[in-house]
Amino acid sequence: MAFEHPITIALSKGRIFKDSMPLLGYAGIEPLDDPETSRKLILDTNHPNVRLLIIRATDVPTYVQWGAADMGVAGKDVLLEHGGEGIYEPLDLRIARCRMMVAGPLGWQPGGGRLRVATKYVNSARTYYAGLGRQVDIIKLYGSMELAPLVGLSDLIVDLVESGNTLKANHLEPREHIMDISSRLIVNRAAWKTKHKTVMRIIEQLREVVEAENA
Ligand code: PRT
Ligand code: MG
Repeated sequence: MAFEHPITIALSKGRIFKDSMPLLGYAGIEPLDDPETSRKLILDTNHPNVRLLIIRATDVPTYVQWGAADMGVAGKDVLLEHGGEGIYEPLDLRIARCRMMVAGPLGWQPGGGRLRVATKYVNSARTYYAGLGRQVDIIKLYGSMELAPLVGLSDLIVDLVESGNTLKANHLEPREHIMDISSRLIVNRAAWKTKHKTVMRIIEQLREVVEAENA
């Protein structure tokens, strides 16, 4: 069945794309190219008026906020850093799941001074430590956090953990669980109104398949 309005959906390649495809497929949306092999940044789909934008995970909320994409799929970690301005978050897709954790060197014990915590997730880390009433210095990183405590840049890190293998390989251990993370469907606020019928149809189909898969 054709969609009433043209729809652009932003998502990142890798695990989010891989886990989103079966869900979008259930809603009748199938890309004509594979982003892992194609270099295209805009993928056409089996629907002439539905296209996919393939962008960096951290850029997805920005494209949706400004309406360059009507909808998107983004991790809760990324959404918390973005802040959520201009965006609705109607559905937890329950894909790309992991935990946000505090981790540190094996056997590390806090000393007297103020803790230094390296992370890409500055907002989440700040909120977490503020909630505990603990004063820490947060050091913003863009790349692998695991290195920071190994070379004395920080005492601890806040990072995402799935299997725990990355921590283990770097002689780190999880210490505190901050929150469970999964990817969310997000929708541009204007598109929510102007393309309501199509947006709701896609959301309802995704909700159906997410509920069936997690029953
Ligand atoms: O890589 P890039 O800079 O483009 O962006 P990104 O790393 O944010 O993208 P991507 O595709 O790696 O992750 C997209 C989303 O997947 C994230 O925003 C999370 O919501 C979710 N997700 C789920 C994860 C993980 N699991 C995960 N394990 N994102 C990252 N990791 C990393 C983690 O940071 C650590 O380096 O994997 C490593 C830990 O994995 P384990 O299995 O060794 O514990
Ligand atoms: Mg990555």
